Amino acid sequence: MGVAKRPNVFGVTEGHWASLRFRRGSIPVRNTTYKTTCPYCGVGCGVEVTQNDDHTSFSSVKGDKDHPANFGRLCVKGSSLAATLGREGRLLEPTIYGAKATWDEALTLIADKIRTTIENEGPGGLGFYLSGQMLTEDYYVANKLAKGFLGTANVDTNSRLCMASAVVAQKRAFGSDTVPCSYDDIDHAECIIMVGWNAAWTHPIVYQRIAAAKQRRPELKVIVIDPRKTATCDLADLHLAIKPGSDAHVFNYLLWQTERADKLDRDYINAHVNGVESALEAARISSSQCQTLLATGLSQAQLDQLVATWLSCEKTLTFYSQGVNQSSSGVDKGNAIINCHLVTGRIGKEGAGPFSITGQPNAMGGREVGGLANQLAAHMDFATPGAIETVQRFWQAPAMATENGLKAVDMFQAVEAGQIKVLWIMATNPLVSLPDSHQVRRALKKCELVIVSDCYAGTDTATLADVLLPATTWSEKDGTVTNSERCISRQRGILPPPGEVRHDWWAICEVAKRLGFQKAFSYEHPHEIFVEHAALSAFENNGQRDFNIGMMSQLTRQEYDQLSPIQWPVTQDQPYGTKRMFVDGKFFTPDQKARCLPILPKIPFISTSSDFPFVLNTGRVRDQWHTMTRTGRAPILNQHTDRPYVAISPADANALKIQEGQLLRLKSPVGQACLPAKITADQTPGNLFVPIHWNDQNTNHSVVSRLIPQVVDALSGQPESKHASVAIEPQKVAYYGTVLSGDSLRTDLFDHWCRVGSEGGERYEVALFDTVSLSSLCLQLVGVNGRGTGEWLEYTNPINGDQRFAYYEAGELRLVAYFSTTPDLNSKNWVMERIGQSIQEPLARMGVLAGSPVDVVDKGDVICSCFQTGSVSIQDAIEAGCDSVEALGEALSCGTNCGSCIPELKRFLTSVEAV
Ligand SMILES: Nc1nc2c(c(=O)[nH]1)N[C@H]1C(S)=C(S)[C@@H](COP(=O)(O)OP(=O)(O)OC[C@H]3O[C@@H](n4cnc5c(=O)[nH]c(N)nc54)[C@H](O)[C@@H]3O)O[C@H]1N2
Ligand SMILES: Nc1nc2c(c(=O)[nH]1)N[C@H]1C(S)=C(S)[C@@H](COP(=O)(O)OP(=O)(O)OC[C@H]3O[C@@H](n4cnc5c(=O)[nH]c(N)nc54)[C@H](O)[C@@H]3O)O[C@H]1N2
Ligand code: SF4
Ligand SMILES: [Mo]
Repeated sequence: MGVAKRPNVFGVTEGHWASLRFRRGSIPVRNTTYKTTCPYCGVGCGVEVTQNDDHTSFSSVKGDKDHPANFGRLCVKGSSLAATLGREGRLLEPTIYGAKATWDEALTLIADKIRTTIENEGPGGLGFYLSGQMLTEDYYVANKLAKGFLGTANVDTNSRLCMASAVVAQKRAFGSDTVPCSYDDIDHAECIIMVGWNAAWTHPIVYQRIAAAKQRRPELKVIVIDPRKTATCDLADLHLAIKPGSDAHVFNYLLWQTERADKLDRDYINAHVNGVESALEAARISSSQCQTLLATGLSQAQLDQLVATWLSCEKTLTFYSQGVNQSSSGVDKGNAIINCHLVTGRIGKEGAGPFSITGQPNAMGGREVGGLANQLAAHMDFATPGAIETVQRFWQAPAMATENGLKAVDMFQAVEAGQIKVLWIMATNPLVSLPDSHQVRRALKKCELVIVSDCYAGTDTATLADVLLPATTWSEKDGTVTNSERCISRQRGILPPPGEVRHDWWAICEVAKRLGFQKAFSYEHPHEIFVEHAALSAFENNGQRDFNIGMMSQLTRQEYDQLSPIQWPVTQDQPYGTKRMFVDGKFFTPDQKARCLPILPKIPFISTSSDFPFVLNTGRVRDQWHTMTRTGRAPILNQHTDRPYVAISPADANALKIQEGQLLRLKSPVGQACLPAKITADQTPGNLFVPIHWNDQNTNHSVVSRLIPQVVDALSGQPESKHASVAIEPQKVAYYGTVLSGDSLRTDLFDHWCRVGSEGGERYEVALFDTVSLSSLCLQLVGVNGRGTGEWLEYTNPINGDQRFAYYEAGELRLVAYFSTTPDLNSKNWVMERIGQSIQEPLARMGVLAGSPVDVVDKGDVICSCFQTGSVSIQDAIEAGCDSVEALGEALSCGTNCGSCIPELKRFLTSVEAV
């Protein structure tokens, strides 16, 4: 493939050079600054880190002002990255059946088992379960090994739980998995619709860009479609709290009304879109006779406002995320949204388009290499005529897979059925994140060889691994990621990997070599993998495939190391990358026309019933990332939401006589969980919400996936994680307790517990279901740490029976326990800060037992993580006259750094006003 010498596209900065010098081992650079990319969400923010003199840690982590995704801003997760990098809990060496092993032993065992499985069962006996948190280079070699050299397409990924429906919707409409838009469109849009997307918490930097646009241009209309009132609604001119699962009704109605108002763009349709008539017909059928009102629960006035805004704003950008994708009809919902944009020609134009926002930092990169079971490679499918041969020729592959493999849920069912004997899980924690965790557990127990590659030891999934492989993590890994707007950025390997930790791509290639594929897997640096991947994207492409970064196949190692962010495609015609797709109205279908799809809205697969009367919705909180293996380590990130909960409407709480903080038992047809109630008017009656993050390592009975059945979209295989049906029962509790300790405590003494990592120790929120002697329980708690010879102070409230215990050793406070028959909602921050301190004064010791100081005011729950501003301080400031976010920022600094807490500050302002 000939590629002309290109202009100087890939800019060089100081930081990039420094990183190069360090890695080549020449003059060590002191306190050097490097540019890299945040490893969390699909916003893909550029990060600038400064190394400490010892080269093993960072002295600062800041936003990269030059990165087009964030222009220097970071949310609190990004700015707290340094706090997650400690060695504690890292997986530092391979293990086989729990015993330390060398890499050679582990890799040889894996290769031998793969070989014998292929001999005995065929390649279908193998499964790879990968992740949108792997780098493109890791993903590429895993996909190449499985699909080209082992002969199986049983390669799936956690992106199946995340983006699979959006992928299929885009492919059906555009003939390719293409996100047409850029973040830049936000600055040009007249209307922004956010569907099933809690951007304020999940993509904070994009949200802040929208907020800034709205502040600059208050006429910008913002519409949020979400059954819950989320922090994102803070910006909304219109919040449509639809009935769960009814999005396709909303967009079909919009389509129908667009036709009725004679606002279809006939010229665009004639030139560029097929299938419009049948889509309109389906929309008419599903929208007539008040069906939309009934199905969505919206009022006519709300629908009228939506339609009027849509019709008056040519430049409308519709973001959609998991509220759309995680559904048994998620693909149809995606197409219902895309239909509206196609018939109005609102795509491929500045400020307009359907924008499927990506969740993980490299879900897009995974799709680019073809890392899903129903993809082949480089945006080619098994069904694409000639594609298998093209890829075979390029890879010189001896054993091409020829048909789709098993998608995530099917793959785990095949493992349980004994069909898959070897399962390699990399960079994902399926025991927490896949639906029906009991099934996942059964599958992993049944599997002959479970290999888990992770950066951390002791994750839920790792507890069931036969072979554990220690992987590099952010700051050590080296390669590329692609964000939501198709922007490829470098994650740079800056810190040296500790112990026996190795890159994921290296482990895969070593197994490949042991299977005899030395030549095809003899890479020495991710650069070699990347340029091969880039070359494949252009190989026999002839303009038929959207994903083409052929120009980048000529990058030298130095240019790769210095790579600045660039949006694909990167071709001879677009050497500087491509901001917007479909500008010419040409799509990747055989006749180059886009397709409208006839959508007949479906209700969620499982309806509520008298046995399971509540709809269970699940999702994210602001400061935690997925299963908390990384964010759970940073005390600062444990403050905003310190434990799992079930959010319930005041009406339902009243009807069931539920109090705030009371433990509730949730039962679904597949499992149970036990969670404290959070009563909030953000929930509509009949609907519950539980966060996804907590796992068996930091709490018990709280993994929400245990309640979700394995219901998937038939087209995409994506689970319906946003809609299960459950029953609620109050849990009988004898004592609720909070235990603060300098040491880790045994948790088996509690019926219910949640550990909250804090600065200076750990806090346990616990419950005992039956009456026990609390003083002997406390003795057991300290006894286990080899202590117990110190001094106990005890207090029992004669009126309500509350019992409190404080334990001192040589005058130093080691443990405090508060027990009560009802949930105690008071903040214990003040006492937590005193753990480990010497406290002698009787008054101060009384304060400890009281849970609050005698002479100082507790600042309350932390709302602004960056400046540690508490709820009490915020309330006081408002009462003292601060009447805006800006005034609060001036008085307390809160909200002035990453801005993630601004929606909550606004809520404080309105709630205090209302009082
Ligand atoms: N803080 C944080 N940020 C993250 C992540 C994280 O773990 N933590 N994870 C990242 C990843 S991988 C992903 S995929 C993204 C996900 O980003 P989001 O999609 O924003 O996250 P969720 O909270 O899962 O779900 C979004 C919303 O869908 C709503 N919803 C539920 N049912 C329906 C429905 O029927 N219709 C509509 N319209 N809405 C509905 C929920 O109430 C919820 O508010 O976040 C990314 N960013
Ligand atoms: N009920 C419900 N379930 C859901 C969702 C929901 O909204 N509701 N959301 C779904 C979605 S969108 C997603 S994306 C998934 C996320 O679910 P998971 O992918 O299971 O969540 P993570 O905690 O991100 O798991 C990543 C694991 O990889 C490790 N890791 C991190 N970086 C690396 C690396 O470079 N190499 C290796 N080898 N390991 C690494 C981490 O320590 C961690 O153990 O959850 C899904 N499950
Ligand atoms: S928005 Fe936050 S989590 Fe997402 S990439 Fe940017 S800094 Fe990282
Ligand atoms: Mo995701």
